[in-house]
Amino acid sequence: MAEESDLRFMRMALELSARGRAIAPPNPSVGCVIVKNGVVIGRGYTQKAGGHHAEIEALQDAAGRGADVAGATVYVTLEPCSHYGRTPPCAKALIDHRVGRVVAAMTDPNPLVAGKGLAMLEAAGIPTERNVLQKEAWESNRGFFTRMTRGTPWVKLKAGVSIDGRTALENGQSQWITGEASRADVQRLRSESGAVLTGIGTVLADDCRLTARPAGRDPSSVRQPLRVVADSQLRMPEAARVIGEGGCLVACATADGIRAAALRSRGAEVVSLPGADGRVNLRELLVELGRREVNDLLVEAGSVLNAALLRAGLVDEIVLYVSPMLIGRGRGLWELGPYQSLSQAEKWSYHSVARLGEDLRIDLRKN
Ligand code: AOF
Ligand code: ZN
Repeated sequence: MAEESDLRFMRMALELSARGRAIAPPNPSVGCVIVKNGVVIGRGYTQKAGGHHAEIEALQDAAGRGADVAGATVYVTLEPCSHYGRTPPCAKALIDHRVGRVVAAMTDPNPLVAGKGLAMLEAAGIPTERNVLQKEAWESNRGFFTRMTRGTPWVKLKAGVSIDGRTALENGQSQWITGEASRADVQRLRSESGAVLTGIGTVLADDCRLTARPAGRDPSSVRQPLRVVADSQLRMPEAARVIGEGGCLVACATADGIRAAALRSRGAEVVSLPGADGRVNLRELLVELGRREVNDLLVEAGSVLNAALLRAGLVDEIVLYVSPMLIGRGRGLWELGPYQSLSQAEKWSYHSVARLGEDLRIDLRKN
């Protein structure tokens, strides 16, 4: 059992890690706190890929304050890296600075690291501890960890619904069911996701951009998610607004070279991933996104694509923004069933429930 003070400083490091969430991908967003004689002397979190890791930021923060890190305890939400990647190994930097002890919330499942960072520290005579707030640390970078262990991104299906479970009126009107706070939260989710997936139906109906426009951030500093459109027959218009900054990947199930060339000429990428049913092979699409280092995939789609993903068991998390509005007959979240018995129903559990302005945000996980 970890000491109370270890837990306290690790919580601080976890809070810091949240700040890197929109900039760090495809890297995990890590937080680091350096403590000497019970006082925090350095803090840091992962910068954008190719920039400093959390430990280096924290070491520099301490140096900037004129603090000596020799003998200090380093709290880090992920094992310090041991490899030369886009940046040199953090374990080596910590050894060079002669820190006294390293506490890691969890080991790094990246096969390039996988325990070697902590082993390097131990070999240099620096005591280490691991698995302090491990569960929380796993949550904080679940996308990166699933990509490392499963090869595919963490899939989060998001929808805004009325309390009667509708996403739009029968005539398609859906602006706006949820309130401003919910919509702002969706912008945050997009900015933290490596990619956003939708279906061609949604693109044709809404001509959506699916870009991240988080409040209070300079738009030029926002890393745009890759927009992914499942479009079996390549019905996507060349002028679709979803083609744009951040890139657009159109996944189809046809070999129509003319349509593909037209979309490519507008800057979209087109890949053909035909499945047995003549539609896009969604499992293969996730593998393709994993290859492109997408940690977190946000699904913002209509009932057809939502159902296809759910039926294939490809959804890890459902985020519902529920508005206290009764809109009567309208469009549903997904077309599932009809089941003959409730025993066939999919069982999910509430992971968290929060009030967001007028709405509820319900986060569900697969049982
Ligand atoms: C750390 N601290 O803050 C993060 C780590 O290509 P690089 O050099 O940026 O290395 C990326 C890998 O380093 C990434 O895949 C993950 O295993 C680890 N991330 N490690 O020591 C950090 N973000
Ligand atoms: Zn590192």
